[in-house]
Amino acid sequence: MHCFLSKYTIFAPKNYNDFDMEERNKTLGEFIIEKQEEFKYSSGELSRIINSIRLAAKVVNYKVNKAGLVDIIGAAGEQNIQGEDQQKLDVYANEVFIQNLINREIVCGIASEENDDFITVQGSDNGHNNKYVVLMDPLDGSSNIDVNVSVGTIFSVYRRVTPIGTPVKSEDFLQPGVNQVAAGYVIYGTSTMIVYTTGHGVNGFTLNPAIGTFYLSHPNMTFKKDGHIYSINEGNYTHFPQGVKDYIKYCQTDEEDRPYTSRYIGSLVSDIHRNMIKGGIYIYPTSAKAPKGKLRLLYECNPMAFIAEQAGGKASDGMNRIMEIEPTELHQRVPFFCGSYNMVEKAEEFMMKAKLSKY
Ligand code: P6P
Repeated sequence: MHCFLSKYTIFAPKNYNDFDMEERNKTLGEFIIEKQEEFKYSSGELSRIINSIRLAAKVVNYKVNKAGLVDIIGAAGEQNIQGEDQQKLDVYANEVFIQNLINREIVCGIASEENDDFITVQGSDNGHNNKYVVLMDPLDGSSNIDVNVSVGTIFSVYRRVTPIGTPVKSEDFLQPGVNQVAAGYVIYGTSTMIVYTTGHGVNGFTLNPAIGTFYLSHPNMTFKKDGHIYSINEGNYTHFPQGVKDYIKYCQTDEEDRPYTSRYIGSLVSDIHRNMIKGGIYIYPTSAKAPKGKLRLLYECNPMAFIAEQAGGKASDGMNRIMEIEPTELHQRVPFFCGSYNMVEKAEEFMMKAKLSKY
């Protein structure tokens, strides 16, 4: 009997839902190709950067998930049972992302939380003909790995501002966040996701580890204008600025839609990812321990701010829009208020009120 197959013939696997998800949701690769024309003046390099991050994320994901087997792989800095030197995972993640970007000859420079200075990347022709730089925190919150809490990679992409063909300079990296052409994060959690923007909204892709493919699982992610979750390390309360103390008390007051819920994982990517899905605000203010704040402007705050604004949220240092701050140092720190638009605005009101009350 002739067997007639068409693209409409569906081979229902054991678990139809799995097949349904894969059939229904395009892959990250398909999405990148489909959105190619949205990348301003891109000759495909930007797509290749996202693809490179996708591959590196899968490699790091495998290692992060294995990290719990300390007896097998040995704690960081020791030898594992195979006698191999066990690298700290953030050092490992740093090398994986850097190598992936260099091997593909798609960037002219890289800056990382793990490297004191930026890296100049030469092509195989010893040229400097690529036009993008990438800044990243390769494994943010890595101290949480020992207690099996989600961690993340954060990345930010700019076009270089110095002449193509010359070695990159610091000004290629010290650009305000409004110049970003792409930004995103990988969250290594109960599932591994890549969430990113190129200035046309925010989309989330979930890894199917069985086949190593990211599928579009969260199209057009948006921050609710209002939320009921506030994320801050209240252990530092006594050292917070008065405006932050006043905002925390506002969140805790039993009136209107309050008290809010306090949720703080201690992993920036996880806290902001949850708040983007449920609505909420993340605050890392100045304190005695962190007089300029703890988070880094260039490869933590700016990329998360780009994501937040593209998702309809807001990101400031408590007074000023994060993405308009003119950077002066590669690893500079800033206070960070990020999340649902109206919650960030309310926190800024308390900061301004406290500032004016001093005069
Ligand atoms: P604290 C992790 O070290 C990190 O950079 C962010 O991911 C996290 O939100 C914050 O610091 C936690 O800092 O001082 O509250 O432990």
